[in-house]
Amino acid sequence: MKPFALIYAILFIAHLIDAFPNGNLDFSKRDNNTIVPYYYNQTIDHYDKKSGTFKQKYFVNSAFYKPGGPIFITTAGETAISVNQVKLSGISYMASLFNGLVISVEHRFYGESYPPVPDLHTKNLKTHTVEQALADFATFISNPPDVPVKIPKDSKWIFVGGSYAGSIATWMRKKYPKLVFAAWASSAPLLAKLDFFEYDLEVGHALPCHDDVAGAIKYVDSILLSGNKTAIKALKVQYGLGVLEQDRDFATAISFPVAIMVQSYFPPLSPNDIDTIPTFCGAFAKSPNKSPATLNAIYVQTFKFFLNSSKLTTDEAITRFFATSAISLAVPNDEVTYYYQSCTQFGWSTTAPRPPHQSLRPQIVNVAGFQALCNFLFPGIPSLQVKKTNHELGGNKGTFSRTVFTTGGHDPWTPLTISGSDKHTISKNSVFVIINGSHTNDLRYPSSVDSASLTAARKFVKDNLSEWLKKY
Ligand SMILES: *[C@@H]1O[C@H](CO)[C@@H](O)[C@H](O)[C@H]1NC(C)=O
Ligand SMILES: *[C@@H]1O[C@H](CO)[C@@H](O)[C@H](O)[C@H]1NC(C)=O
Ligand SMILES: *[C@@H]1O[C@H](CO)[C@@H](O)[C@H](O)[C@H]1NC(C)=O
Ligand SMILES: *[C@@H]1O[C@H](CO)[C@@H](O)[C@H](O)[C@H]1NC(C)=O
Ligand SMILES: *[C@@H]1O[C@H](CO)[C@@H](O)[C@H](O)[C@H]1NC(C)=O
Ligand SMILES: CC(=O)N[C@H]1CO[C@H](CO)[C@@H](O)[C@@H]1O
Repeated sequence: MKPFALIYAILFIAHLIDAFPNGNLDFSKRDNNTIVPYYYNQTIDHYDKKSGTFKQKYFVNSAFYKPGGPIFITTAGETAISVNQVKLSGISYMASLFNGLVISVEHRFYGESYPPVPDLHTKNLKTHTVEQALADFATFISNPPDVPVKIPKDSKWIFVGGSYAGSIATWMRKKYPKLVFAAWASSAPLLAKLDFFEYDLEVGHALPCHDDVAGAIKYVDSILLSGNKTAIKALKVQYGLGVLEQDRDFATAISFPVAIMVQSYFPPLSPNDIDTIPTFCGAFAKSPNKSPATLNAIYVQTFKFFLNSSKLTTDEAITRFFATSAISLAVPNDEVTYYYQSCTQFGWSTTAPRPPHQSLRPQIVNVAGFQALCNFLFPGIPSLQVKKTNHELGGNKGTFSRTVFTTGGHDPWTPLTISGSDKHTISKNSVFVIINGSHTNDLRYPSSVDSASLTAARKFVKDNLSEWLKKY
């Protein structure tokens, strides 16, 4: 997890998609085929065709496919692709309504799809750029593999993705409109931004007990900023994190569970599941004493519950999960390669908002910490180029065509995607819908606890894709 917790939250979401609910639709009756991985010979450097190839992993689900149907292509973005993306996700559900083929192609430098590099030192990461990744997908679409299915030349490709993969979907349609017929981008952060403090503000908006958490964090700040080493050490021990030497690692660690809880909130799927946000806030509501020390003590209890339920119960596990100094540059390491993209092209550093804003994370979770981490991991790294990224990819304004944007009303990433108020700036053929929910909810397989707004959003996506497929 390291200085910006949210990386983990994104990864966590990918896992959530894996942990799809069975819901009330019995998919097994329709789809018993086994999905096996395939590997595509991908160009290492699209600006140097003699650079050789690497193996890019992909999964295909042809259970719903009928010749003439569209090809739904997706990726997991900053993590490994999974069978459930093509089999039991909101994407495969959508494909089943269109006789579509579902393909998930791994993003370069994640999962098993690393170009051949000895380690992740800066000099070996030159081809780890979003432009190269987009070119990979474009190459895949223009030269599709013929296993396990032969894809007709005139097929319509719909690029789908959630979170960073949703940004990829948007950019694929924008950059390669001849190859990509339409895009469906869920919770896509389209704007590169170094100091993404708005994330924390959104977490506060979605959390009924934000005042109590902010109070606890104020208490933490009073100690972390005091410079009193004895008191700081005692505070870390109180949180069960005495092993963490760096104050920043500690501060990031204690900011993590609340953010991930809000970002990944979904109503409980069974009576055995905890309804996380109300349960968490309930712990504060029970206490009439709102002194900083008391709020901190309650926060400590919930944090320890998180540590225990995540099996982070030994110093070794805690170090591996939270200590910057423990990050390894050995291949593969998706955490490091995501940092590289953040450090060079996107930023997306989820910092503490400064006063007078309320903050749910300690003040030392800041841009200086992010930059220190970038320099620590990647000495000599080229500086972050958010202006260039936004200029090249278009940011979250401008015109988009044949793109369905979805986002969550309680999704902390929403400030970086396009918004309803920007509707006039998106072209006639693009549509936008806000779901009463959190991050990438529409990419989950439908379930019995889906809100009316989520169900309506799925229909919205389906109807608009269907209209475009008929019309163009
Ligand atoms: C798929 O497998 C399930 C149990 O594993 C079985 O009940 C179902 O009939 C199978 N469906 C098909 C179409 O073979
Ligand atoms: C991919 O490259 C390998 C050699 O690395 C070769 O054996 C294989 O035939 C190639 N596959 C395709 C589909 O071109
Ligand atoms: C530092 O904190 C410790 C433990 O809370 C306390 O006993 C001590 O008085 C503090 N030192 C100073 C200089 O404030
Ligand atoms: C820690 O988690 C285990 C299950 O992983 C549970 O049995 C145990 O009661 C938990 N301990 C505390 C103190 O919550
Ligand atoms: C949004 O969903 C929550 C349940 O997750 C519900 O309590 C709330 O009333 C809904 N809000 C709207 C505006 O529908
Ligand atoms: C056919 C269809 O359902 N179209 C929908 C696409 O999205 C717009 C919003 O921009 C809806 O109003 C349409 O109903």
